Amino acid sequence: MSTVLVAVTGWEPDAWARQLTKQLPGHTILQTDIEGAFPGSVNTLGGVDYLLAWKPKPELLERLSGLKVIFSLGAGVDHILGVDKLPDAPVARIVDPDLTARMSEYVAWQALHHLRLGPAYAQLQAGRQWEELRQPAASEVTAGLLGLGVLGQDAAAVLRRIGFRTIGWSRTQKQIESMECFHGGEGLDDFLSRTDILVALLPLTPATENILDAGLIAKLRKNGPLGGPVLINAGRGGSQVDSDIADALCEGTLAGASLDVFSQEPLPADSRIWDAPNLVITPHVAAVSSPRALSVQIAEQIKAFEAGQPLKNLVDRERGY
Ligand code: NDP
Ligand code: OXD
Repeated sequence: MSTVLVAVTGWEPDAWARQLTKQLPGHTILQTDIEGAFPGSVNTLGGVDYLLAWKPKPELLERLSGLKVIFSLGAGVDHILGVDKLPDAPVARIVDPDLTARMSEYVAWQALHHLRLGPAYAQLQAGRQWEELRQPAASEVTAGLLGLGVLGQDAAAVLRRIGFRTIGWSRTQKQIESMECFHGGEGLDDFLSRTDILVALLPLTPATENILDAGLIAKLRKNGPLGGPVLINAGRGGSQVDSDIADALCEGTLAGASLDVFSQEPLPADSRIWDAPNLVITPHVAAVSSPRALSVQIAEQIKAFEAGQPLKNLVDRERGY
């Protein structure tokens, strides 16, 4: 029977270990503590077959000499691929209806918040003012999905169901029913010039690092029905330049924003972006990984792999996602 190590930093390891023990009876399940440190003898780590990781400690990875597969406990893999001396094992990521549904809920929640003038009504309520504001219909508003992967495509479908027009941008060319798709550097400016609500669901790679900057914000549609463009980022914080977004909100270049992710997490209490107007900040919770839902999938992957079947949801290390 194989040995599985749950190595998580900042997440509750017990919940994962409990679920895995149920799903993989007879396997040895080891776990780090909540800080990502391994409390047992590090000599046992050479016998680990499968690593289930969220922001694993690099010093731990170096000791996993017998590793067969690395499973990311999230959809993103930058927290693994960024590690120096990553063991030479295949990396699989999460693609799961539970996680996808959670992300689409978040995107719909934030898109509706800005469409229905949530920030303006909150201000009126704080001043005890009863005032009706003109609000456009969703069908007048174009949501532009930056990233048309598993999460981007599902969020687009949910937004269309609500009534938004949707367009999308990806690295490679796509044909998706009911939405116009743009791709590559050559398609970006056209895409941005038609976007009222930009929804970023990109992985963090060298090509997407700091992509959400002042230059990109300036290219979004200016005279749209929301009085200015809105930015929603639930991909990775490393894709955004916080100071440019704070400036754009203060100057009104952006009418609003919702940010779930930051390059430094937790976002430091003294960051000036906390005070930017018309901004919703959430602490990287757009689509949390549920141990109950996701352990089933990972256990199935392990069983299939041990039966000689191919792994699903493999990551291309070169591409970075
Ligand atoms: P996918 O790998 O399925 O999709 C990624 C999309 O991004 C693809 O459409 C891809 O293009 C596009 N892309 C990548 N690089 C570029 C580039 N340089 N230029 C243009 N497009 C690019 O990922 P998911 O949809 O499953 O997840 C997206 C990200 O969401 C994750 O990587 C993670 O960082 C983040 N996430 C955040 C969570 C949260 O709670 N905040 C929860 C879960 C995920 P192409 O289709 O051409 O390959
Ligand atoms: C993920 C995340 O990548 O939660 O799944 O950020």
